[in-house]
Amino acid sequence: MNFLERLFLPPQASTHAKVVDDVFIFVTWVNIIFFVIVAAAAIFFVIKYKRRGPNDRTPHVTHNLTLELVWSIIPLFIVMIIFFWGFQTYMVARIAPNDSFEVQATAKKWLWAFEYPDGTRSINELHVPFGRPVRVVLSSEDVLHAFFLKDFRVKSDVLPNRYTEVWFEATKPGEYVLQCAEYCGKDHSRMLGKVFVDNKADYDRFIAEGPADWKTMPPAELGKMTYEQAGCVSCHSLDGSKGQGPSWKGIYGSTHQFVDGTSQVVDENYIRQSIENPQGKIVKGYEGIMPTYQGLLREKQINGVIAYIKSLK
Ligand code: HEC
Ligand SMILES: [Cu+2]
Repeated sequence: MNFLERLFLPPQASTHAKVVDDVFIFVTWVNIIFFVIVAAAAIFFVIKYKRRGPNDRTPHVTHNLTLELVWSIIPLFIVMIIFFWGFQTYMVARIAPNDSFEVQATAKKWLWAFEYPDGTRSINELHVPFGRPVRVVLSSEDVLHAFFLKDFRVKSDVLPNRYTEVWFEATKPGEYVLQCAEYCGKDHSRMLGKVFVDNKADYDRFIAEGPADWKTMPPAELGKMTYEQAGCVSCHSLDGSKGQGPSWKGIYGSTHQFVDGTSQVVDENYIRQSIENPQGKIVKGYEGIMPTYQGLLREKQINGVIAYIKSLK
């Protein structure tokens, strides 16, 4: 990076950051140079052609062909350079390579939710493997947001009911800031995320163990998050009302009857079995419509759900 870039631009952390900056710096220099030329000429002429007395008349000049050609053709060349160079750079920054690693990102007031190829999800924390181009498919659940990774020179509007996309390939592993760059209401300025460009081992660990904040989150809270994010909420109520599935209120420790006539006390093992093999024991009065979550929820999430159900007295 040269002086001007270091002064005004964030670090270049993606493969196309440099070409984007090059066009930007070129346009900036063109602006600076032309500002100086125009301002100097204006000052020079103001002084040179100041009216110095009642008989001081400027000569009658209609035009100057050479001058007019010069100040038309040179700028024409410059804007054509900017156009073609900018267009080429835009295409590079716009079109994701075919073999990209693909992540789905959903914006909502005021967080970023990510979904990975294997179904893993995370909130406000995007993990991508290092050494591969990454394509992020964006959509919004509510208002207009913008997905902005300054170090990668990546930015796109995020709209409800329409997909937009960005792509990048990081030049080194590390942690980068994700910002929402479109005013989207009260907590817009806190709609921050992190992008982790992981080495293979770190990425595999993330997929196996989940986002870092799970480690510090109390189990019941992780359970509540899972309840909301994994869709349990659409069939299980928390207030005792009957939905498509039984309410979770106060079930821990109570005895449940099943359609096959057997019964069992709701304990940790029963909850785990209900999640992994819902058709194994079907609660009386309900149909076996619950999908299995085997392999979809991680160990920590299942423990979290158990803790959460226990807390619902
Ligand atoms: C499509 C609706 C549906 C979804 C989604 C769903 N369940 Fe269920 N669930 C049911 C039904 C219906 C039953 C009762 C029949 C049975 O036991 O299979 C049930 C039973 C259970 C039970 C046993 C409850 C009891 O009172 O004995 C547990 C625990 C449970 N579900 C956990 C979960 C968890 C955790 C999730 C989310 C990860 C979830 N369910 C998502 C429909 C659903
Ligand atoms: Cu936003």
